[in-house]
Amino acid sequence: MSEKKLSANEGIKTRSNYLRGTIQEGLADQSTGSMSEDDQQLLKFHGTYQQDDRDLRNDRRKHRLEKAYSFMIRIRVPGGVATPHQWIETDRLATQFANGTIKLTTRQAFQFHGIIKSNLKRTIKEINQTAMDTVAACGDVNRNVMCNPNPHLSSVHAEVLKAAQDISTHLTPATRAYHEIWLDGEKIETSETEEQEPIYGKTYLPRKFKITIAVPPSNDVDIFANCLSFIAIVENDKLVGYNVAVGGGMGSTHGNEATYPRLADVIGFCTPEQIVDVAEKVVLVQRDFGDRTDRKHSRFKYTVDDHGPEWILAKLNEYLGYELGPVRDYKFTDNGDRFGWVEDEKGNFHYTLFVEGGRVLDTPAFPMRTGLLEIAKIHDGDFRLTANQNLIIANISAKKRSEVEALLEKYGMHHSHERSALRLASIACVALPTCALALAEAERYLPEVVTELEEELENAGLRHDSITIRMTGCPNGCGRPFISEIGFVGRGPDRYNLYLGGGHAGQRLSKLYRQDIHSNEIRGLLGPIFQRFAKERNAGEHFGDFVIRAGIVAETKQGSDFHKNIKEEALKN
Ligand code: SRM
Ligand code: SF4
Repeated sequence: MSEKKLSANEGIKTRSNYLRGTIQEGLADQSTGSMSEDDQQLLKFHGTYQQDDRDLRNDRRKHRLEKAYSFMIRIRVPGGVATPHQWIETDRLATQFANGTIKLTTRQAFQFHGIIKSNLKRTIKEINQTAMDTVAACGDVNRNVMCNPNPHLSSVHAEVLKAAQDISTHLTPATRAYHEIWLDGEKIETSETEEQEPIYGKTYLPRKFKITIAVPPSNDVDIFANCLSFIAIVENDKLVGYNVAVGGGMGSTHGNEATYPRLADVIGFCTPEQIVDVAEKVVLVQRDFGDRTDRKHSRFKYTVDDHGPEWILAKLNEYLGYELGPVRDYKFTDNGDRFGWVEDEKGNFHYTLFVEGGRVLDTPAFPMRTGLLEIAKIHDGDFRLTANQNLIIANISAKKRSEVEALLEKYGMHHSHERSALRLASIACVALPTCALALAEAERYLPEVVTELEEELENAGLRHDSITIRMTGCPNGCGRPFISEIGFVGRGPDRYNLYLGGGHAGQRLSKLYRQDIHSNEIRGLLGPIFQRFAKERNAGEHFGDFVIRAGIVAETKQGSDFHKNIKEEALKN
């Protein structure tokens, strides 16, 4: 595609013998808690990242000690569905090998933090014994495939969950390296011709790739932030197919205008039978045309922008050997979760629990982790992880409901859905102390900010208004802050960019309102805007729409206009 030099990671992948590298040798080396630079890149494909505890860095430097290295492990949970047994085992592993907490991520996955190198293999092996895995949870491949976590609502949701799982299976790397390294699988001597990755090839994708499926009117998986999305089209209670959306993504870098968040373009329609094929062919287009020279420009959103969505559609049709149909109408109303109890038509019950920052842990005042473990022990349904970092205790039979309810009460979780609408609509990425890229706090700090803003909202009489609020420790955007109505993006210790005006259904990017503010300015900046919102809003108007209409932030052009009208129309009632 270009004569520019390939990025270093391309060489690492090429030399890795299908993701083996020297990981086994590195794990055996007890002289250090870390792995070699190249193997750190390869480990991502196996679902784990080397990190160090940033809270301890200075102290350890002073004492001339190696950094406090440990590993984060990400467990894939396609569609976010886990059994009670898997929950119990996840809880056990969190205590035995990790830091005693479970992180529910913004992509419906579990994460452990704080696993030391000597426990890494055993932890991954035991995760696999629970019929979950970590392969391709990270790395330049397709990641955990998301879908709305409410399959109980109709049979359509069940079909969609199955489609998400089928795509996930189909796009899982074929290399035996994972089995050899972590599961003591038989070692296969490979050459390029002996072991093939039929979809990815030996250099995999130029960069990570993300897929999701949504069933309107809920956009709780934020389809416009994904590389590839499918929007279920339901007619007369039957799933007739999916609109196909390409080229969404959030990541950017402060001061680098060539990087930016981008909303996906809706380019066509496919039938339910075609969905796996379409997913594969979009991945192939990115494999063949994505930029492998500059990792800051290698996400699929840039491939879509560089060539244009029309070109992507034409290339996709060529790869498919048939044409996608015309885009069908759809409408999203919001991208949040529905909290509390709900009963479905079969008489089963579901409770959506608010998990602040997605962190399941015990505190003396609030032993949530123990409570959920006790529930898992008697639960006869399943657990659903949401893309908003919350948890649905799902498919509780009528005979178990009172037992679950009693446990929710015993462990102080029964009021979780009565928190303020602002808190319930909050997301915070991990950030400090584990994330190597964090410039500022997020998960540990957003709860405090929300408490302050709750007071301002209370003063304005807006306690019950759902306003999406998201904070990330850097502009990589792991909490999708660029599509929330209020977004904080870390710049440095205690400093953030403040974004306003994202769409309440995640259908519009937010705009930069104030750059590089100190955290102690947040309340003073937002309080007066809440007051104006309370007084000047139109009936039913969302905060994000209001700040644009009121001229508080300008509506600026971002991303492509292709099918922009459809995105805007999607919200109109
Ligand atoms: Fe993310 C990198 C955490 C969802 C965009 N992300 C990271 C790393 C692995 C840091 C690193 O590379 O060293 C973070 C690990 C922190 C830690 O200590 O655990 C991290 N990302 C997360 C999670 C755990 C945030 C959370 O609190 O829930 C989410 C895990 C999702 C999962 O289960 O797979 C998470 N990351 C996202 C999302 C949201 C989404 O996918 O819907 C995004 C924005 C969407 C997108 O991809 O554009 C996102 N993460 C990034 C990026 C920016 C990529 C880019 O295009 O430039 C990075 C940095 C990178 O890849 O170089 C990153
Ligand atoms: Fe880390 Fe930045 Fe992602 Fe937050 S947004 S988890 S700080 S990479």
